[in-house]
Amino acid sequence: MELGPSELILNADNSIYHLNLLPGDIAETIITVGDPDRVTAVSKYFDEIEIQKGKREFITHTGYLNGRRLSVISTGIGTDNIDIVLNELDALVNIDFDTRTVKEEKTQLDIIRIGTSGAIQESIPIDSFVVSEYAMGFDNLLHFYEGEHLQHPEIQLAFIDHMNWSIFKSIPYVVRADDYLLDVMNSEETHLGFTGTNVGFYGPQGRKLRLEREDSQLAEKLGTFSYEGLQLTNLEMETSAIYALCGLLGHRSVSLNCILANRASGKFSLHPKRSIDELIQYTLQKLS
Ligand code: R1P
Repeated sequence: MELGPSELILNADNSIYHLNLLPGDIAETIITVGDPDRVTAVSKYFDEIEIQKGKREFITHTGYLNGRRLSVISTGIGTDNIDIVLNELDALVNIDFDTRTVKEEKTQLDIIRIGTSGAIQESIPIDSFVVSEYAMGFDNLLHFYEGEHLQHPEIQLAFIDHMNWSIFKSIPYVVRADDYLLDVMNSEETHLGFTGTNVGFYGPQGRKLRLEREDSQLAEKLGTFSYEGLQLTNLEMETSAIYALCGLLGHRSVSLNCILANRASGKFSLHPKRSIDELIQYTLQKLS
């Protein structure tokens, strides 16, 4: 089936609409970061940078590290941006832009997130690294796609019960990292995590500045949730959508987060830049 111009949107130079990239501009191993400034913080370690392109918050550098072709792309904040980034990255490798048709033979991408996050367990210290084995999505992105939305129904039901979850919030979904990439990234230097992804930074993560929260105990209750020993470890805003869409599209993904805040102890990192740089170096070393 041919994809019309309102569905597969290409720019005048035949690049994909938001990412501004041509097929061939991306490697099959792609690091995603939230902050556009973090792209250079990653690509400065490449031996050679081949491509530098961008549009809006989506900055891409593609190059080589120890002979391996790598891309790093900024997603900006949130699962809505992840929807754009992952669908367009997939289109770049799995849709023929000339015929506007889905290719018979699919290319599998490896997607590795290097992000920042707040821990909700006191035992996970500031400046440490969490590799998410599971993610729980409080965003409703997955519910707009066909597929298995109840991948871990027993965890979902236990969570809804524990939290006394309001029916006005979407039903959380639970997704898992790719086993191979999890094995590559997890080590004695990381904490294996169960990451909660939410649609905001303040109320949705239980922070109060001026507005009252629907549930003033949200962060504490998230921290005390446990299903057969599996506890939520940290909160951020992208991982669930990355795992969910990669699962549906047939790509492999894993998410690493540098813990900058600890919500249980109330502390924030004294040297966030240095800690993020350490996670970047750790990830690149595991990839090479
Ligand atoms: C909020 O400050 C942002 O930081 C975290 C959250 O997921 C959210 O995107 O990740 P990044 O540092 O990767 O953007």
